Amino acid sequence: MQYSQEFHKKSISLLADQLGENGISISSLISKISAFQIAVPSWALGAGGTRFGRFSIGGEPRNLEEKLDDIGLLAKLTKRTDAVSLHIPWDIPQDAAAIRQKAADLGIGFDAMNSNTFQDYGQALSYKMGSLSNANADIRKQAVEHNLQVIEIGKSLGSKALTVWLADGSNFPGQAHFRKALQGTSESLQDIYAGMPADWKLLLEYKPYEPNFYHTVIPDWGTSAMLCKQVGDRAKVLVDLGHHLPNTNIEQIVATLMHQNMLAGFHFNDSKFGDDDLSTGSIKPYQLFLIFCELVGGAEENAQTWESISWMIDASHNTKDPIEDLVQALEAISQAYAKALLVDRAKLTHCQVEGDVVGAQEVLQDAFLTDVRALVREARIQSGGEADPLAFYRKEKIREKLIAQRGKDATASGL
Ligand code: LRH
Ligand code: MN
Repeated sequence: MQYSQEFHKKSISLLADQLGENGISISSLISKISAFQIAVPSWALGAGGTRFGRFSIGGEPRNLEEKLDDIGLLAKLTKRTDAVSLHIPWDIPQDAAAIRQKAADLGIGFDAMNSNTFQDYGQALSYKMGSLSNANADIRKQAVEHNLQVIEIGKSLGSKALTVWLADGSNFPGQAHFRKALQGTSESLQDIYAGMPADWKLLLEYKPYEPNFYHTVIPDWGTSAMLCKQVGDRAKVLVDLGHHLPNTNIEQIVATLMHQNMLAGFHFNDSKFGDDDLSTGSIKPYQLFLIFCELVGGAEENAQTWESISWMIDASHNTKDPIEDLVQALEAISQAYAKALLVDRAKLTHCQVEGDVVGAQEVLQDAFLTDVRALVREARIQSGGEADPLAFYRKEKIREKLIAQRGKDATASGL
């Protein structure tokens, strides 16, 4: 829908009147939406592809510096991201101080560092049969050392968190010893945690399957939470929206983790079937809204502080321009948050206490069906961002300029 300043002003004043009637000040919403920044993964700036092939976009970043340039552009256009999440060894900085300065000049910092013990990239011992859970103690030790190296790189860039996702598991019954694999993982994570600075946090990501298809050592939130409690109180559970079996109630998982102050943060994306890594909010926008309802409620009711939660996108692009996809994802996340802020929580609580099931649904859907696009746009404009980043990106022919500068094919992403 084409944006016009006149239409925008009308929609904002209409929304302000509507919200004013419910005692909601539009300026408090705008400041909350403006303050809500989401980190972008370094590996989402190129065409990810699947095992069936990869179709390059052209103009993709060829190195870490160009990845930072693209995230700097996203930050400038949307004002919704202020940090990058790096993946090691895909993003090893040649000169950490120079990379840190370049990022600072672009107004971005370094969110959680991601270790990688799910590929072989020339290390001495293979991770084919697992890493932190491997039956071979030398391989577990090598994987621990890799994570400690990732922490050292993170410290040199100013990051304060380590994300661990393990592909570890098995494809056939009998292949793995479930309990020994868990014990090995727990001991390895304790060694990594012991090597983490006191002001760092460990985000432990779970995933039910892929690349292993019979069992995964950390398949669900419960196993991740159990391991985190064995490791330390700065270790918490990372929720990747794509890492759930079909029809899982993810908003309930979020509430359960906040109830224990065990929610580390998110890898935002969307999916229809498996870990499809599609654009956030493109398939199940109501689920994303319900997740933000639990987040806003959990913070307001002091289950867990908003500041303690990390916000990152984790997506992979095969048919969209990565920068356009990330603009859409940042917009969808901001809209879900804005709609969740509109929920009349007192009225919802009253319905829950009175058993007014219909009333409760009306409260939620009244917020979800409120058009907040003008609100999110106003917050972006007030933050100095583009009123319509996608239209600007296309009008300025930025992809064409990137192709002219970087060429049609080269890509530096590890996936
Ligand atoms: C695993 C995962 C993990 C990353 C990888 C790129 O599916 O979600 O967060 O390391 O994608
Ligand atoms: Mn992820």
